[in-house]
Parts: sequence; C-alpha cells; structure tokens
Amino acid sequence: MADKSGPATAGRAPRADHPAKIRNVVLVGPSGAGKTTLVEALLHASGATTRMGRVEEGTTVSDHDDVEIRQKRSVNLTVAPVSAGGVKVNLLDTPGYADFVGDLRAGLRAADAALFVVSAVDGVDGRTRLLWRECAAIGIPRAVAVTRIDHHRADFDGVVEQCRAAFGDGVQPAYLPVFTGEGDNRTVAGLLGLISRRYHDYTGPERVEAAPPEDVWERAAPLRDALIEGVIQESEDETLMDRYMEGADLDPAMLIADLEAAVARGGFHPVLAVSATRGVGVPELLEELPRATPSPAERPLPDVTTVNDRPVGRELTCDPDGPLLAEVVKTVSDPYVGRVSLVRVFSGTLRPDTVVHVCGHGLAERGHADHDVDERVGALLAPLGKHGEPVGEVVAGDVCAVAKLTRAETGDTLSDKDRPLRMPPWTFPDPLLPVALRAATRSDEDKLAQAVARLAAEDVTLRVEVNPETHQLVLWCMGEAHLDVALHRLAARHGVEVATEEVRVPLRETFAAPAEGMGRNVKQSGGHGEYGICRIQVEPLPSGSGLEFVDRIVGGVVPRQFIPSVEKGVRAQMESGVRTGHPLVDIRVTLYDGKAHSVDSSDMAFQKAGRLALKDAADHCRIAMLEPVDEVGVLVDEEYMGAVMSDLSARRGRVVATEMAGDGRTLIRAEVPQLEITRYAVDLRSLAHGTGTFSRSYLRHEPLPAHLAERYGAALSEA
Ligand SMILES: Nc1nc2c(ncn2[C@@H]2O[C@H](COP(=O)(O)OP(=O)(O)OP(=O)(O)O)[C@@H](O)[C@H]2O)c(=O)[nH]1
Ligand SMILES: [Mg+2]
Repeated sequence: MADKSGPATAGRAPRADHPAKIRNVVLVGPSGAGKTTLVEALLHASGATTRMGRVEEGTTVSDHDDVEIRQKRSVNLTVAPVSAGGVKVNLLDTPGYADFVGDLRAGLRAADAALFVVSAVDGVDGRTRLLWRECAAIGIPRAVAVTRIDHHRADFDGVVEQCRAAFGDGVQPAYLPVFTGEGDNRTVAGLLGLISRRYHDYTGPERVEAAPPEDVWERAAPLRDALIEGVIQESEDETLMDRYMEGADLDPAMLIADLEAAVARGGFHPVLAVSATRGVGVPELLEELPRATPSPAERPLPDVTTVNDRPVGRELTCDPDGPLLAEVVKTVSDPYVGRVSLVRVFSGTLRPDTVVHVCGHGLAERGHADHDVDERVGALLAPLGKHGEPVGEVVAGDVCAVAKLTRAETGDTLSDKDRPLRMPPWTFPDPLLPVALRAATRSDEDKLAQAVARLAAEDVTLRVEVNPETHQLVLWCMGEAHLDVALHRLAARHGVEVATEEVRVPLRETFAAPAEGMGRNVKQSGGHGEYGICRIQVEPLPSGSGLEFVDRIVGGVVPRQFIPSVEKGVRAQMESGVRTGHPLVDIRVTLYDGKAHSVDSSDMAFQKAGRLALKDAADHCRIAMLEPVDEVGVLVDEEYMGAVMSDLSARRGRVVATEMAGDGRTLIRAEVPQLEITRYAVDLRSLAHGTGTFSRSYLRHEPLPAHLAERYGAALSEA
C-alpha cells in the first residue's frame, strides 16, 4: 500500500547564501537506470530524510505524482536539495522515458552539471547514447554514476567499457568496486578510491575504512594511472605530467581540485560506482558532488538581452548583488495551491513579495502569447519533491519554487521591473503523436478546450489545435505515456473526463476530368418565388490552385449582380464537398450560360443554383480523392537506416535523399502520406530502438490511390 504522507523529512531544508555554496546537478539517464532511487539514497544519506522510499511503492520524494506512482517511473522534473560538505546540492531528477524529454530539457537548463546514470545491469543502449548527446549538445559538465552494482548480474568493468566506447576516452573510473560471492550471491563488498587509495568496506551495516583485498591493487593500478593522467592532462600546471611520469606522489587534494576543473571543462567524466538500494558509494557521491562539479559561478550565463533585443554582454554574472535574472523552468497548476513555478536564479537575489518583470517571447506557436508584464512574486519555497518549505530569499545560482505567479509560463524570464531582461527560451522538441479529444459528456465540452489550453501552457511539449478541415480538437503529444499523463491531468487537475478518437486526416475531393453541370433552382408555386438557372463547365487544376472562377456570360442572361452569387454558391458547395463530405479543391469553374427572372431571381436563388450546378457536374464525372503528404526527416543511427527506409516505403513514402549527419547518424528525407504516419512517433521508437527522431511538415495534397479512396468512404462512380 502506497504511503502518500510525503517524505519523512528531517529538519530544515538546506540553505545557501552564496553561489559558491551551491551545486545544481541534474540526474540524466535512461528509464529504470536508478536516478530516482539514487536521489532517495542521497537524501537519506545526507540526513534530509529519515527513511528511504521505494519507486515500486510510490513512496519516493521524486515520484510523488499519481501518474508516477501508477506508471512506476518519473514523468516530472523534481528538485531535492541535499546538504553535502557545507554545500547545498540541488538534485534535479529527470524522467528517462523519451516521452518526457520536455522535463529533461527543463532540468538541463536549471543545472550546471549532470550526473549521468547508467545501470551496471543494463548497460548502454541507443536511448542512453541519445541522452548523452542531449547533454553533449549543450556542453554541460558530466560525471557518470554506474548504479545497481549490488545486483548479481552487475558488470561494472563491462559497462565502463561501453560508456567509454559510446561517450569517449574522457570516461575514467574514480572508484573501483570490489565484488564478493558467486552466481546469484555475487554482490559488491567495497569501494576503492583511486585517488585517495582508501578502501571502504560495505559488507557490514555501516561503511568502514579497511584494508582492501590484496589482489585489488593489480586491477586498480592501470585505472589509477589512467584517471590521474586524464586529470593532469586537463590541468593548468604543465609540470604535473612530468612530475607524475617521474614517479612523484601527487597530493590527492590537489588532484581533486584539478579533477573538478577537468570536469568543468566538459571533456573529462569521472565514473562513480553505486548501489542506491544498499547505500554503497552514496557517501562517496555526496563527498564528490560538491568538489567534482562546478558551482553556478563557474558556469557561463545563458544568452540574455534587454527586452528590446539589445545584448547585455558580460556585465551580468552569477552575483547575488547584481541585477535580477531568473528563469521559469517549469510551471505546475495544483488544484489546491494554484500555480507553482520552478525558478532558476542566474543573477541577483529573488525576494518574496516583490514585484518582478515577467517576459515571455518566442513561444507563441506553443500557446504562450508574447507578454511583458510586472507581477508580484508570492512566497518562495525550497522544494523537496511535492513539498516546499518557505524561504526568505534565494540567491543567484539557486533553484526555488515560487507560488502564485499567475502570468509567468515555462521559459519566461524574471528580472527587476526597472531593468527588464529577456532570455531566449531553450529549444523543445515537437510533439508528433496526434490524438483527437472529445469530452466524455456534453457538459464538459467548454471546459475541455480551456483545460487543454492550460495543460499545453504548462507543458511546452504538448500542442493543441482545432483542425480547420476536420474540426477535431487535436492534442499533439510526445508518445502514449505522455498522452496518458495528459488525460490523467485533465481529469485530476481540471475535472474533465475525456474520450479519445482516431485523428481524421484532412482528405479532399477534386474533379478527375472536365465536366458540365446545370443548376436549376426554380420555385414559383405561389407567392414570392425563387428563380436562378446556371450552366457551368468544371475543369481540374493543379494541386494548390483552389477555385478559379471565370465569368463567360454574354448578353446578361445571368444579370451582373448575380454572378458573384453563383460563385458564392459554388464555394459553399466546395467546402462541404460533393461525395464524401471532404472539401473539394483545385478546379476552374466557368459560368457560361443561365437564365433569370425579373421578380423571382435573387442573390439566394443564384447561390443555390451555383451549388446545384457543381453537384450536377460532379454527377457526370469521376471525383478523385486527395490526401495530404508530409515532408518527413528521420534522423537515425546508421544501423537502423535500412529498417527505417523499408518501413517508409511500406508506408507509401518516397525517400528523396539521405545525408550523413555526423556521429554515425543519417538523415533520411522522404515524402510520406499523412494517413500512414499518424502513429509514426510510436512506431519509429520501436523500429530504431529509441535512437530515432523525426520531423514532419505539410507539403501538398496528392491523389489518393483508388483502393484507399474506397476505404475512406468515397463511392466513386464514373458517369
Ligand atoms: N538492486 C538495485 N535496484 C535498484 C537500484 N537503483 C534502482 N533500482 C531499482 O530499479 C528500478 C528503477 O529505478 P528508478 O529509480 O525508478 O529509475 P529511474 O532512473 O528513476 O527511472 P525513470 O524515472 O523512469 O527515468 C526500481 O525498481 C528500483 O528499485 C540499485 O542500486 N540496486
Ligand atoms: Mg525516476
């Protein structure tokens, strides 16, 4: 039974009054690698909590959301500060599952270093490599934690090798785990610090310093050499390498200082070995995180300009006394608390109950209209999972939760109101899985549109549209798990029950050949009548032409004022189509004859005649269906290129080009009918084992093959 009473917190949340006393470390790694469990272990070992929760039981600090408890994995970015060596380390736990990349990006934005988590049981797969690339793309300094080393199948050396092959030679173990037992009983016994040469025995209830097993030095010596060489290669002190080569015993404290510099530079990645469940390597991690990762003051600030786009330059630094510069990395609306914003402060000091400038630009397409407003900041909270403890002020470099900022959205910049600033938001991937939504009950229909808009405002990886042709309310998500979260939130936070339906692709009709049609609208049985007769010729036009209306009336057989009426009628009929209910497009209609009545003819009478004429022409001709075709770009590891290409052909796609994209990846450009790729976001993931990404954009409508046209309800008759 899940205990939902919240974390067993012990005392006050850690505080920091200076950037040098802060580290922001984001945990990144594939789903199931053990990030949340590791955060739990770090919280417990640092004394922040009195007991360790478990992901399976829904009792961890990070995975507190109902959906997380149900899905047994993280779907949100959460913050958990721990106190380590007099430093406040904000641990940012991200979801590893691909659907939740929006929260991963938010976590990367708020952090100054990443702890890359890989399971010693599962090793490095395509998804892990993709995540590493995400980190490498922004140059964030990285250390690696190889977790689950208590497991009998843990292969620390093998996984380190895999990491080195995938992430480069900068990957070097800083600790060496020593194992004991055989078969199912094999487990970790202790850790040897390769710089300190200290051995910690973990076979008892507590870690104790002990003499290492004799044979360990043999294994450790080459690793220690490689580690130290890796560190001193990056050192500013060029004499170090010579001294080391000559056999000098270098001071561990100095090496550790150099190790931090090497990590901060981005090309060196120390590996730590951990078992989160048994606490092995957790105290070591608490010792290393403050000293091996850079403080916020050592990291460059993101680009910033004035609200008028003038560069701000170097005058802004991570200085608590400087001008305020902060960013909303995530917003959540809670039915009880209202809106809560997770904020990273980059410069200055954020104080509760002060007015700040809120600036949001560049996300209009995601449903965040550009805005520049002043707003009062409510209470500031030190977040711990779903809980928060009020804090007085938050200095540059720190992360906090802010209550009741009603206008600030994810990606917005907060600054002093008399010195408004703007940071361009980070990039978000496009959601590519469309799902049509319908309120489960009629009374919820109005609420649905509003609630979906709010949801999309919080989560920039959701997009909402009402399709102008199919009129469906379409929610674009990253994948099915993301959809599950969205539906759950619509119900839980907004009280709207939603049903999903298949997304209709906007098909269109057109004339397959020229045809003639007559519209005869004559009603003269008593009273005011209707009279309008018109004859038209219809010809097909190339894709994208719409309607070309040609007036060839001579001798006023259709009076001047009624010619636009005929055109209006034709257009109205085109919108509702002539056979299948899909709009009709790309025709030239030539009005060449007709007849009017001096009393009974009217605008309405000729509009109706126009509609009838088009329908009549359609009855004399084959109506072809057109389907939308997208330009698709698939970026995939070369090993899956063949599979992806043949799958695209099976989807009636045409591969237009393939390009090398570096890093062993290929970009495949293809034109693919929309009907075939509504679920491509899901299918590509299994096809390319999580290594593929794609983009799509509408290209044009093309004829739909006849056998499919029948399936889509077209009773295509040849007259
Ligand atoms: N034996 C053992 N199991 C572990 C360890 N760390 C995590 N696990 C288990 O591995 C599973 C996944 O752990 P999580 O902490 O949820 O993994 P995660 O990286 O947060 O996964 P996502 O939230 O989906 O990204 C859980 O069942 C954990 O109990 C460990 O050190 N040893
Ligand atoms: Mg997790």
